[in-house]
Amino acid sequence: MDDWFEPYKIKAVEHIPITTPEQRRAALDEAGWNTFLLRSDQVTIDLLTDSGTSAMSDRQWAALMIGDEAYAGSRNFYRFEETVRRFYGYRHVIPTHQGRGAEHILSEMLIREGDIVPGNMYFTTTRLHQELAGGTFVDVICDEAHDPADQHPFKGDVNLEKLEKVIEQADRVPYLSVAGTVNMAGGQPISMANLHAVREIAESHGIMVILDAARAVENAAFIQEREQGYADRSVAEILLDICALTDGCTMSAKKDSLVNIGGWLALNDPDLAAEARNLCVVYEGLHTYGGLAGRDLEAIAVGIEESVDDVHIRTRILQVRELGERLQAAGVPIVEPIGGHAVFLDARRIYAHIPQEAFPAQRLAGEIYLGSGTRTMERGIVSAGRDPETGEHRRPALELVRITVPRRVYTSRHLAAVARSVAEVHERRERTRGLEMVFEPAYLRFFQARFRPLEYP
Ligand code: P70
Repeated sequence: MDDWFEPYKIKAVEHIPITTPEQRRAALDEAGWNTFLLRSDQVTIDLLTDSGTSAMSDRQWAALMIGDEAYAGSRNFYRFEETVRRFYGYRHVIPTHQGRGAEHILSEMLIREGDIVPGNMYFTTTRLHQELAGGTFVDVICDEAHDPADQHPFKGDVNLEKLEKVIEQADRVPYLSVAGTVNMAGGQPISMANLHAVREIAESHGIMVILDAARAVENAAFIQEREQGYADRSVAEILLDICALTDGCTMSAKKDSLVNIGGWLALNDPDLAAEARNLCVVYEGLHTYGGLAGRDLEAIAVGIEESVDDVHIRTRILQVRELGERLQAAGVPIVEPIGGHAVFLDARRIYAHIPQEAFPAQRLAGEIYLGSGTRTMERGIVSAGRDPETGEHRRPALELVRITVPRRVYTSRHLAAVARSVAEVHERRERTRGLEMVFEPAYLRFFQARFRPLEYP
């Protein structure tokens, strides 16, 4: 495992800013201790997200030049549609500007007031669209997923008894919401065996299964690595098997598909697809562009082909793992096993003295920025938001900071520097206090909330 190397060479480079501790302190105060509110010019190594931040290949850049910007029926749409069908296997494909565009259309079509949508852990935008459509998300992920130290190889698995129970107790379940690698659990995969079982339960109740495919290629790579019987199958074959167990997917192409913008909604049912195309016109744009330029659709098509290459996806996962192992070697508590797109720091253990209402993970993300100009993201109580019924904070078991690795962007030396600086933040953990929230927006508060450190007036 130590002898891997990046399967590409660098053709264009981008300058990264180097800042002083004083500049970072001023920038963070100005940003209300929210890393989403920093300017990228104030960030040295940007590990906020792997979403839309990956490097396109020379083939993708070349693809932009054959963009056909016809309003309707662009040639690039047909290439995109054919590629999604070939690699994901669904019959109908509706482009959207990004993943949440697909989630919006899907939720509006399928969910009615009072519906229950079970899934393997919530994702922020996905759950919000389910709620806005009148539904309630119910978490049916396995218990191991809530324990950062549990070594279960497939912590994205659904707890089948829980699922059965939720279905039996619900008035109506429009679909099961299954994610391939579960972001909020730490980038943890679901096994093929579990997905088969979920499919069987769904079929026995006549319920559809919808895949969140944002990082399904990474999930396929974990199945190849860990699940019996898959070592000799290609990631592309495994991806098709995953999708074949589901009735459609929402997709943020900004992740696996190696582009800066784009997504799609895929469905096998022709009537639903027709309705989705119609809603696409309302919210996204004509059903042959879905809020994207023709050139974007072409870049997605090339990106999909590159994304399922076994060497590409293997080395991507190994680069993330190497970062995690460096942190483990320095004694920093992280979510195990190390996930596909990110290393998640266990802020609950690092700042055991800071209560969850004082936002330990938000504080940790701030401290990491102060230390080295590295930008990361809170994934804890701030991200979880408030219960729409009670108005109380939701208190997730996982209080994490995500160090997310964009694809093909940073070298392992960059990541080694990040590991060293995070280890330093960890060293001085006892002298750190929490934060208070001074501004809270109504929706997806983590994006725009503002905080003040507790030790300052
Ligand atoms: C991230 C991004 C996006 C995402 C996802 C999964 C599993 C759907 C989407 C939506 C961006 C993000 C979004 C909300 C909070 C923080 C960050 N995840 N499903 O960084 O896709 O962004 O294209 O609308 O991870 O993880 P899109």
